[in-house]
Amino acid sequence: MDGLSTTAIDTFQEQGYLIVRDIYDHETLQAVRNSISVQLDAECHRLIKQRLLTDTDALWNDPFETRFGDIIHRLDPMSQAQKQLLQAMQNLFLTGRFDHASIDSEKSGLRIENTLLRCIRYKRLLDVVKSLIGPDLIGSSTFRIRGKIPIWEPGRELPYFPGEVPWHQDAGYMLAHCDPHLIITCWIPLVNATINNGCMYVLPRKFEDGIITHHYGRDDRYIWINENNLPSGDPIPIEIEVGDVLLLHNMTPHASFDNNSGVTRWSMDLRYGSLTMPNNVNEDPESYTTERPSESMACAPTEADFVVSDSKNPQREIRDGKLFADLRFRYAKQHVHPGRGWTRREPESRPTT
Ligand SMILES: O=C(O)CCC(=O)C(=O)O
Repeated sequence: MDGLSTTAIDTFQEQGYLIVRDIYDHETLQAVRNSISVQLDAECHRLIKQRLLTDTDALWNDPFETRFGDIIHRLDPMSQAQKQLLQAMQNLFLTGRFDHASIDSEKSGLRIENTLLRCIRYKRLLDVVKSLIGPDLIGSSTFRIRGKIPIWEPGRELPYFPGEVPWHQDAGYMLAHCDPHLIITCWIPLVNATINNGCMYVLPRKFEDGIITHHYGRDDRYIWINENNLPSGDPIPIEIEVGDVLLLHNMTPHASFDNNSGVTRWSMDLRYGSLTMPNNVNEDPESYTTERPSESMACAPTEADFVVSDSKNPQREIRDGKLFADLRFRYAKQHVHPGRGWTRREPESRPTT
């Protein structure tokens, strides 16, 4: 496969989303799963040393699919141990804002920056993305690794808690001057995604209408679109398997709901735009001040963008995991994000499908 067929490109442009099957080989994604497990081991060792977790509750030999959620459920809801472990594992996207437990040096190849960068630079994925955006790509700063916990009830008081993600357009998180730019989210399951375990839902064909009003005010910091403002039509559940990828336009409304299974729904969402989109490559994070005009800023200014593909200057491409992590960590203290003026509201109710 060298990119998308014309029919697939047309489908993406009409529907605002596209499922591409069998992009990744098993090994590339298994390496990320191993990185997650190695980090989980390190976090458990630290909690055991702090006497916040017992050796039995670390479930060392349990399968990747169930282990994290089961450990979380063995801990008291919202206890220090539960919060610490959730924050550690929801913060695997290299912001430098969480002090992760160190992993053994002999496992350094499995550090998340190495295995994740391999996924971000995976040729078959880049061929697909290039057929929509063009040959030169920025890796957008906001990529995430998410573990959606089974039957999550403790509440929404943690930032980016591991349950439902309300209806939104990704553009809603980016600055308004970026709306005309195509930024593609590649949503990549690390376990098979099903309705039962909280797969993604999309509302297709609505992205041409541009940005919809969002609100903020949830403790988990997710923004949302009120149900009465959502475009009409039936949401489509995206049940896809490990190896498949869901592509989303930055204007396509999407959401994901509760995980009612026994499996933690691990996934990654990576984002790409053209080299010409507003970005912070080579920008000093200290140049982000509250006085700076927002139109001069990167689309998501609090995390570092990076060059994925530059056909004229390939030496600018970030290919080394350590370099990748260092570049991201430079932005650890950059918190200036002027937002786009969404109104603060109490959530009306839990979103439904
Ligand atoms: O993974 C999820 O459940 C939600 C992801 C999402 O909303 C996104 O990637 O924009």
